[in-house]
Amino acid sequence: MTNPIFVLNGPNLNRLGKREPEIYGHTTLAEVEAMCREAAGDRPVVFRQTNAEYELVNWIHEAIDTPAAGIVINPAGLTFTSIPILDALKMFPAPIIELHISNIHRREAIYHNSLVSKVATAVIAGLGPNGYRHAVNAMLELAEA
Ligand code: DHK
Repeated sequence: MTNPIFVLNGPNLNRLGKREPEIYGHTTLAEVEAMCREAAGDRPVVFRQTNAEYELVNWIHEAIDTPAAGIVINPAGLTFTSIPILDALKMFPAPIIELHISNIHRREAIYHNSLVSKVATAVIAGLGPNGYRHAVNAMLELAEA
């Protein structure tokens, strides 16, 4: 059985393509999803976005129970504030790649301290929407099952 890669996206990422294109580009979330599925090849991808913290927590629990081969997560603004997401990710036994379209360390200070980085296997930030493709490719190498 080839366990799926979960690609989880947080608040406002449903607006990609229209949202601050000078920072996030013109690629839509649907185009990002297609990019992830192409990169994953035969490995199944569960791709979701929500503006609700509790849904991300529930999806991380789902990834634990599936089990997922790995989680690529862009928690967006929740990256810097959410203890529930951090606590949920601490329970996930497989690789976690934290993904940001922008280089959060070159932005305003509010974006500099990621809670998710405390449990992430790796962090990709600043490669634009293409970062998702790189994250999935990296996860294919990290995934064991
Ligand atoms: C996306 C967001 O929505 C911001 O809140 C983060 C992240 C940056 C990104 O670059 O993908 O700070």
